[in-house]
Amino acid sequence: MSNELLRDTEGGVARLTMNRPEVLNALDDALLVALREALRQAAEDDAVRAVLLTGAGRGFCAGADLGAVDLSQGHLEAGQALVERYNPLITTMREIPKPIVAAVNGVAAGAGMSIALAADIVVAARSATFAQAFSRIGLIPDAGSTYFVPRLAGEMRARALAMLGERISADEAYGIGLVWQVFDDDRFADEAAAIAQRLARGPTRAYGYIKQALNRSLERSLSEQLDTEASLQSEAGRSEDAREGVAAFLEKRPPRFTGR
Ligand code: LHQ
Repeated sequence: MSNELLRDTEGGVARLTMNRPEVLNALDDALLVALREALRQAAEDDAVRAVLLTGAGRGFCAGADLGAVDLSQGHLEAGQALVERYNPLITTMREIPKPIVAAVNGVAAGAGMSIALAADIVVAARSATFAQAFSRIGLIPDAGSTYFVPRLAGEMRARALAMLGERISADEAYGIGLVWQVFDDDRFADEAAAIAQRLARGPTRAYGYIKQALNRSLERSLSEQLDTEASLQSEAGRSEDAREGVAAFLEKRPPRFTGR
């Protein structure tokens, strides 16, 4: 297993820690492959009910490892890397039926910001920063950023962030809807873990259906979305957790969800 990605599972949470701190966890092939593989395994493993994605050291992820890009042909072959590595990772993050919390501990730049935004819930340490750094090196936002940023923050902010490439603080990211919550640095790790642990004790199948319902909701009409909800709710209603949730409500006690 690659040392570039640290993995441990505890209490139903698979914690994935990008571990190239000397380059702020910039992404090389090995790390991209390990990330996708770990997510697939998390999806398969019944003991895993939530994923917590974070970075070692002072960065979350500085995007593509610029030290590893191949310029020998006289140009940057970025499209191929996207098709082969980045896009499948982003798709996997969206499609695995388990919730992913991105715990943005430090800078999230370029494709590192895209990866954070592909998570279901993004939380950040107060000292973390975000940058659509791409245009600073003559590229365009990729790995989903042109999809996620306008949807989360709005069109004008997406254009300005993409073109100016400025670094914004965690509080600014929170203010424009890119982040769910910001925690003071000394509490951040515990608070992020607590959110993941709470999700790991939740109705896992419902979370998977929530992902499906929301992944494409902004592209669908109301009537299509109503149909989607009816069909997914019908599945959710058949889960053991829905039976338990309703029974617990009626019995005035906390539910004991098992993820089934
Ligand atoms: C890095 C990186 C990095 C290597 C910091 N690579 N070493 C592109 C191409 C191909 C295929 C697909 O997709 C893409 C998409 C992309 O992601 S393009 C965007 C790539 N990322 C960037 O352009 C960000 C580059 N990094 C920065 O602008 C700064 O490092 C940030 C703003 C992230 C952090 O700044 P500082 O906090 O001042 O840290 P630093 O710059 O001193 O970095 C610390 C070390 O990490 C440093 O190494 P050194 O040996 O000098 O200590 C950097 O060279 C290294 N590093 N990012 N992406």
